[in-house]
Amino acid sequence: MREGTTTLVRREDYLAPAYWIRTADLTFDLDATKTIVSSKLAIERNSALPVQPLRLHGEDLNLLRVLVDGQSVSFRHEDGLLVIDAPAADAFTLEIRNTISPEKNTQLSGLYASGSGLFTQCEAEGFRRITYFLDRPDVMAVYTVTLRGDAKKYPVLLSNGNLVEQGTLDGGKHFAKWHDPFPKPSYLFAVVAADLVAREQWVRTRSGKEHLLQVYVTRGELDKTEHAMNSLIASIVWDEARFKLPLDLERFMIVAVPDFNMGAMENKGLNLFNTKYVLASPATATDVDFDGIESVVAHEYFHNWTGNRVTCRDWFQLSLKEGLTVFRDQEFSMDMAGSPSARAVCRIGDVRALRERQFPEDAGPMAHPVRPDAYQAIDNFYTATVYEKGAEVVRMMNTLVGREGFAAGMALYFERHDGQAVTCDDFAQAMADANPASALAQHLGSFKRWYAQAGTPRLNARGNWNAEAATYTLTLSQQLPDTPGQSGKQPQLVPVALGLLSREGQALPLQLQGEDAPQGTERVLVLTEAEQSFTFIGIGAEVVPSLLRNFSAPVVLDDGLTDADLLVLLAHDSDAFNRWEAGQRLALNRIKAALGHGEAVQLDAPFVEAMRSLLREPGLDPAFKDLALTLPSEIYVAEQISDVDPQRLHTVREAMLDQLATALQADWAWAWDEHQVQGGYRPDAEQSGRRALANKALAMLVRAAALSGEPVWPGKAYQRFKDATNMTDRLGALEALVGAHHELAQPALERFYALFRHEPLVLDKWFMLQARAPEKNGQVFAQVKALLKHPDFTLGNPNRARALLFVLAASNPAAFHRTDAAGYVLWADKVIEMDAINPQLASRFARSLDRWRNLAEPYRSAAREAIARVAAKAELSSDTREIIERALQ
Ligand code: 0A1
Ligand code: ZN
Repeated sequence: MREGTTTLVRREDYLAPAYWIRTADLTFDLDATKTIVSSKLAIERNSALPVQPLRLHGEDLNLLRVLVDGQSVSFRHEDGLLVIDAPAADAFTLEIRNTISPEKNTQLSGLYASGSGLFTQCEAEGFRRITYFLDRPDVMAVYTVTLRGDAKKYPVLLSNGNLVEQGTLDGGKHFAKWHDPFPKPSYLFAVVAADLVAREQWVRTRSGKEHLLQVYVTRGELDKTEHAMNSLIASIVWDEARFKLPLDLERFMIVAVPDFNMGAMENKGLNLFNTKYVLASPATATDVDFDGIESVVAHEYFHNWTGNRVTCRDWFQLSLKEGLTVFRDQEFSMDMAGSPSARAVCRIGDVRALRERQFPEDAGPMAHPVRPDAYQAIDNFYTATVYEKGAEVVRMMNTLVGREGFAAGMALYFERHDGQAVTCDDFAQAMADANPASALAQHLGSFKRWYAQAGTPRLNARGNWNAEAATYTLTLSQQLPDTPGQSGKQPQLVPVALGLLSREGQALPLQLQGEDAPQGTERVLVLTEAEQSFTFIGIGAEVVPSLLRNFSAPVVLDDGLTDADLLVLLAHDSDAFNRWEAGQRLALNRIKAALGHGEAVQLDAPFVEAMRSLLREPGLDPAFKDLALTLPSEIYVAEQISDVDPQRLHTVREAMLDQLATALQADWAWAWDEHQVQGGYRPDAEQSGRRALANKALAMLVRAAALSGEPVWPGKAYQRFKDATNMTDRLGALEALVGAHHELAQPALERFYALFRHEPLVLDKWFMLQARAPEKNGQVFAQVKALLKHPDFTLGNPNRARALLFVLAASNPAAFHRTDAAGYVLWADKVIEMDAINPQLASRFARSLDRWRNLAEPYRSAAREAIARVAAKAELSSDTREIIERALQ
C-alpha cells in the first residue's frame, strides 16, 4: 500500500477473532515474476461472538478465485479486507487462489526475491502479502505446505516443520511437502526456495532424542557457518540447563538471507537470518560480529519457547516475547562469557545500548510504554523500548524473585499457557503467583506500571549520616516525566541494589533499623512509593553510597555524589558496573563543564591519574579497562544536556581524547605491548578483551602521533593493518589511521576495498568505517556523499543502506548535524527515496531526527524544516508518515 492509511489501532479495542483457522493447506507454484498461491483453510466460527461476515486481510494480492465448501461465493473488498458474507455453516472450507510477484516486492515483507532465491518475512503483518488470511497472532493453525518450483533455480525448498514428501515433476520442476504439527500464528510461517548448501549436525538432547540442525547459506560460504552452528548448539544446551526447555522439533533450520530488514526471524523450525548474523570467519568478521551472531542465534532459538510455544494475543503484547527473549539472550551471553568480570562487561554493553537508544526514544516523540496503547504501523513498534526496556522489566522481576524464583515463574507460565496466545499481564501474574512472598507479588500493581507508563523515571537519592546515632538515612524518591499523551503518572516499583563504602573504599555491613543483624554488604531496597527513607544502623563514619548496582532499574539516577565520592567508587567499588559508571560520570562532569564555560577542556591531574591507574591495574579484565577508558559517546552526552550543539560537543570530546592520548602515551604503549594475543584466533571473552584494549591503545597512540607529527605509531598501525590475520585487528588498525585523519588512512582504505570488494559484509564495514569517522572540517560528510555514488552502494540492500546512511545520521552527530543543514537535506531526500522502495527501512531511518527538539539553533529550525518537507509529500507510506507526524507534534 503506497498511500498510508492513518487509522490508529488501539489496544483497548481488542476483540477476539470472529473465526478460527484450524488448518491451512498451502501450495506454492514458485516463480520470481509470478507465484501462484493456492490455499485451503479449515475455518470455524467463534461461537462466543455474534454471527458476522468473514473478513480476511490481504495486501498487494491478485485474487483468482474464492470457494466455500467447493462452491463459488460472492465477496467484496472493503478497507483492504476481503469480505465474505457470513457462510451458513459454523465450520467450512475456504479455498483461495491468488498470485503475487516476489521480484517486485522491494519492501522485503511477504514473499520476496533476494539474490537468485525466494524468501519470506511474515512478522508482523507480512503473511497477508502472500495470501488472504486472518493475519493476527491469536489465530493459530496447523500448516501443510507444498512447494513446487524449478529444480535448477530452487534446488532447496523449505518450510516449517517436517519434510513429509519430495519428488520430481515434469518440466524440470520438483516439489517438497512440509508439515508443521505445532499450531502457529501466520507471522511464524516461512518458505525458502533457493540454491543453498547446509552445514549439518545431529545432536542428542537430554531426553535422548536426536535432532537435525542445519545452517543454510549460498554456495562458497559454508566455511563461515561454524560459529553459528556452535552458537545454536550452545543455546540448546543452555535453555535445557537453565529453564528445562527442550528442543521440541526433529529438525531446526537456520537460513541466511542477504536482503533482510531486521536481524533475524524466529519462524517455527525455520529461522531466517540476515547474513550478518550467520556468516563469520576470523578473516572477515570482528569479535563484535562473532558476539552478535552468538546472541542473535540464541535470541531466535529462545523464541521457540518464548514467542512460539506461548505467543502474543495481539501486537500490543509484543514485549511479552521480545522483552523476555532479550533478557534470556543477555543472560545466555553472560553465562557464555564466564567470569564475573566478563559478565559485568556484557552488562555494561547492554546498559550502554539501552541508554544510547532507548532513553532517547523515551524522551522523544516516539516515547511509548513497553506495552504500547496505540499504533498506526506495527512495524514502527519493534523498538528499543519494547525490546531493551522490556528486557529490563523482566530483569527487575528476576532481581525481585531471585534466580530460582524466576525459573519457577517461567515453569508456571508454561504450565498455564503452553499453546496459547497471551498478554504481558499473564506473564507478570505467573511470576508473582510462583513467588507469593516476594515484593513483586506484594506490589504487583505498582510493578506493572512499568508496562503501562512511558518515560525514563528519575530516581533521586540523598543520604544523611547522623554521627551521634551512627545511622545513615537514605531517602529515595522517584519522578515520572510526562510523555506524549501521558501525564500524572503513578509511582513504579524500583529495585535499588546498593552497597555502602567507607571513604577508604571498604564495603560496610548493611543493617536496617529494626533488623537483628547485618545482611551482607549488598542488598536490594524496594522503592514502591513516590518517596521512602531507609535507615542503616551501625554506621560510624561518612560513607559513599554505591547505588543502583549492576544497573538494577532502568532509571536516571541523581545521587548528588561529588567527584571525590566518584573517585572512591572508581577505585574501590566491588560492583564492576558502578566502577565503570563512576569513571563515566567523572568524564561526563568534565565534558559538561567545558561545554558550560565555552572553554577548552583542561583535564585535571586526579582524573588523568585515576585513568592511568585503572589502565595499569594488575589483574583487571582488559575488556573492562577498554570500556572504562572509553569516554561517554556524543550521543549519550547529548541526552544529558539541552540545547545541544553537536559541533561544539564533538570539539570538546575530541580535545579530551587528544589529552588522554597524550598524557597516557607511555601507558598506551605498555597496554599495546602487554595485550598482544598469542596463538590462534578465538572469539572468546578473554582474547577479544585483549584485542579490544590493544586496539584502543593503538588508536590513542596514532592519535597522539598525529598531533606531534611522530611517524612510528602510524607506521606500525599501517603494518598491522597489512599483516593482521583477523578482521578485528585489521579493522582496528585501519580505524586508528582513519580516526586520526592520518595520511596513511587513504591508501589503507583503498587496499581494504581491493581485498574485500567481493565480500558484501566486509564491504559494509568499509562503508561504515568511513561514515562513522570523527568529523573534521566537513570531510566525513563529503566522503559519505561521494560514497552514495559508489557503484557498490545501493538503497535496495538494507545492510548497505544502514552501513552508510544510518551510521551517518544516527551515530555520527558531528558529521550529520551541520550549520549549513546539508545533513538534513540529505536526510529528507533519502527518507523519501527509501520510502518508495522499502517503507520499513525508511521509517527507521526517519527516526534519526527524533530528538531534533533537543538541538540548539540553528540546527533545530533547520531540522524541523527538513521534517516538514517530508511531511508535505502526499505519497508517504503509513510507516514513515507515523514517524514524521509524531516528530512534528
Ligand atoms: N521477531 C524478530 C524480529 C523481527 C521483527 C520484524 C521483522 O520484520 C518486520 C523481522 C524480524 C526478532 O525479535 O528477532
Ligand atoms: Zn525477538
